[in-house]
Formats: sequence, C-alpha cells, structure tokens
Amino acid sequence: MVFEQLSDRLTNTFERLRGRPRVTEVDLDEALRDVRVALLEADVNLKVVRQLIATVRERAAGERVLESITGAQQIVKIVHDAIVEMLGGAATPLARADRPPTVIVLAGLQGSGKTTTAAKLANLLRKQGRHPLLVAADVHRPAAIDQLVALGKQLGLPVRAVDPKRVATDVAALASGAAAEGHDTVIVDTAGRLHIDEAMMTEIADVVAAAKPHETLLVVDAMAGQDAVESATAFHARLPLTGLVLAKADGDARGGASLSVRAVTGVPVKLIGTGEKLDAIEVFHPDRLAQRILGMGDILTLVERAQEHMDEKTAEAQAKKFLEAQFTFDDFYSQLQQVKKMGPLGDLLKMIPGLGGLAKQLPEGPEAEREMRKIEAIISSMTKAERADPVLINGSRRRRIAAGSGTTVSDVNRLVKQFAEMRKLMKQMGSMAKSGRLPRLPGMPGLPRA
Ligand SMILES: Nc1nc2c(ncn2[C@@H]2O[C@H](COP(=O)(O)OP(=O)(O)OP(=O)(O)O)[C@@H](O)[C@H]2O)c(=O)[nH]1
Ligand SMILES: [Mg+2]
Repeated sequence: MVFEQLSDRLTNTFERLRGRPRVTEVDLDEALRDVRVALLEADVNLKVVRQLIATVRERAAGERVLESITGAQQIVKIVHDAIVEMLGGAATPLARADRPPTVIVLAGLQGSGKTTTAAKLANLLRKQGRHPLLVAADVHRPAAIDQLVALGKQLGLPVRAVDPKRVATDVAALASGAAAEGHDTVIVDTAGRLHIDEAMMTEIADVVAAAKPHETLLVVDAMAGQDAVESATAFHARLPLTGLVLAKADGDARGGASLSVRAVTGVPVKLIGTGEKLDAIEVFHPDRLAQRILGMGDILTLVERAQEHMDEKTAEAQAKKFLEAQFTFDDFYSQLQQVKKMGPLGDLLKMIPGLGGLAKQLPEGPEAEREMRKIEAIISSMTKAERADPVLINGSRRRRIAAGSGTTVSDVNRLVKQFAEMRKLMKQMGSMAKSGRLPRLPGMPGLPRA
C-alpha cells in the first residue's frame, strides 16, 4: 500500500528505540527526528508534521518517558495516538437520511476514482442490506455514462442517467423519486475536470444545491501527493464537503499527502479505496491505519475480511487466540488455508502483527504460491507437539523438519523466528486491548471498548 515505505521507516525507528535499555534525551530526539523525516519523505504536509512532532514532544515530557524502562513503549503509544488524531480520531460513519433516500454525491478531479468509487460504495451498501440506485451525472465525457452502466451491470444494480441539459434538476428529480421505486440510497457520479475551473465548480455546486445530498464526498487520489491536499482545499472552499474518500490507497507511490488531507481541510476521511475491484473499499478507521503504519498489523480489518469468507465462530476464536498469544503453528496453518480463499496473500499477511516482514519476502503471483507451499510443508513436517509448542523446536528438530519438508534449515529458522516475533507482538496487542487502547473485537466480551 502507499504507506509501506513510511511504515517500514517508522517500524525501524521504534525497533531501535525498543532496543535501548532506557530512553535518554538523545534517543528521544533521534527518534523524533526519524519520525519527522519519515513523515516528510512520505509527503505528509509540513505543517501537519510540525504539529504532530510538537504534540508528541509535549506529551512525552508530560509522561516522563525519559529514563523510564517502558519509555520506548510509551513513545510508540504517544506517536500512535498522535497519528490517530491527525487522521481524524474515531471513524466517522456515513450519514443516513431519517427519511430515505439517503443521497450521496461524489465529486473530484478527473481520474481520481469517482465512478469506480460510486460502484464500490453501492456494492458495499448493498452488502449491508441497502437498496442503492446509481445515478450517472457525468455528461461531459461521452463514455462516462456507459462506464457506470457497465459497472452497474456487473453488480446487478440499476443505473439511471441524467439529461445533459438538465443535470442538476434531473439529479434532484431522480433522488426524490427513488424511494417510490424501492431505493433507500442514491449515489451520484459526477464529472471530473483536469483542473478546478469555475464552470465545473458551478455545475457541481448546482447539483448539490438542487439535490441537497446527505453526503458530499470528495474522491481524492491517494497517489496524487500534495495536489490531493490542494484540490481538497479548493473544493472545500466551494462545496460543503461532508467527507473524503481516499482512492487508490493500494498504490505504491508516496501517499503521505493523503494522510494530512484531514488535518488540512478538517473534513473527515470516510472511505478508503484499496484496489480496482468492486469490493476493494473499506470504511476508514484512523486507529487501524495508524496501527498498520506503525507495523502493529490490523487485526480488526483482518477479522472483518475473514468474516466475509469464513464462519464467524472460527474467525472470533482465532482473533481471541491472537490477542492472548496462544496462537500455535496449527492455528497458523489453518489460518493460511483460510487466507488462501481471501485474496492477495501479501495484503492479508501485512494485517497480521509481525507478519509484515514475511509478506514482503513473499513474491507476487506463482512464486508466492510456491513460498506458501514451502511454509505449509514445513508446518506439516512438525510433530503435533512441536506445532502446539514451538519452543520445542531445537537444532536437531529443525534439521529433521527441513529434511522432511524438502526445505533448508535456514527456511525453518526463518519461519520459527518470524512466528516467535508474531507471538511477541500479539502479546503486546493483547495487553493493549485489555487496557482499552484497542477497540473491542466482535465476540470478545472480556475486552473493553477503547
Ligand atoms: N488501484 C486502484 N485503482 C483505482 C482505485 N479506484 C479507481 N481506480 C482506477 O483509477 C482509474 C480512474 O477511475 P475512475 O473511477 O474512472 O475515475 P473518475 O474519477 O470517475 O474519472 P473521470 O470520470 O474521468 O473524472 C480507473 O482505471 C480505476 O480502475 C483504487 O482504489 N485502486
Ligand atoms: Mg468518472
């Protein structure tokens, strides 16, 4: 994802910090300098970075992290919280009309991802039991309506187009007639422009004035750098935006600018687009993204994805084991089997705390499959006792496992080491969850909600 490099740098910084017996003033300065440079290199807005560093410094002084044995851990938490705040704090749900239909208008620059987002959002809401109608109001690009119609067809969802001469009034008319046709939600795709120009702004402002949407979402391209922030500011000056969508957050460019878009505009990010497919959209959770950026994994999103693909009981049981660090190689194996059903392996592994590194070593495509089979072979060559208690796996056992699985001792070493790291991280996450610093997992009554 776009934040990968940032995540790598921050993870390294904190690993170094954790390696110190006590955090000295020099260590703190060095860590904060690293964080600052990492954020700037990721293209996060300068002012936002300054503010964040100042906040962290102030809180670190307040909590007296210096010379404390748990100082490093405290600093990670302070940075985590500051990033969550920068990203907007708690997740902001999409508005819903008291009296249907809920009208959602998508705006944005050309190619930012509006049409795709319209279809993805319709798909997402339908999964939640809603009955969306897609409205094609991009009358400037001849193929734009066809594009939305094609996406609607793929999803089996209705699409209505407006008359080019009456864009605003047609949108309003379709919206007010939607409930009578059984639609509780209307999603309006609008035209994009290369630059923000007056004609464009007037047209979309007219649509918004006529249709009185409950949500006016600006779709920004997470790969567009500071342009994304600038265009968001310009749009917000003309339109009463209620939320942002970060599209293309799966790209590999420096995506940090998009992290500052909330702080600069004050408009909450509500959704995040993570791929070209029509299910690649997620509700935006600042805390989860902060955890991913800080290399803490993203168990909640993983659990949600898992729930879409496996039965809830299995997902919850595994999540619970995760946090209690009782996870064994057997669990890992069955996780891998399920993960295989769930789509791009690397993406999923990155959400498991401590497995980001493994995900990076996994090449894409067929080679990834080979690598997977290797891991499976290694686990299959372990005895039942070894799988349940990896501590047993000493040197001679490693040689036996390598021989049995047709791999090398260093392959086995690597897997065992990564597994141990994963358990260590899970333990930390588990205690964070217990102290209420992580949101409660579904079906885990023992853990309080943050
Ligand atoms: N990788 C990735 N690609 C995306 C995402 N969202 C959109 N795209 C791609 O970005 C390109 C532009 O998307 P559109 O939805 O057509 O963008 P638009 O804003 O409607 O474009 P115009 O109508 O021309 O202004 C397409 O190739 C999409 O497949 C995303 O989240 N990830
Ligand atoms: Mg479009």
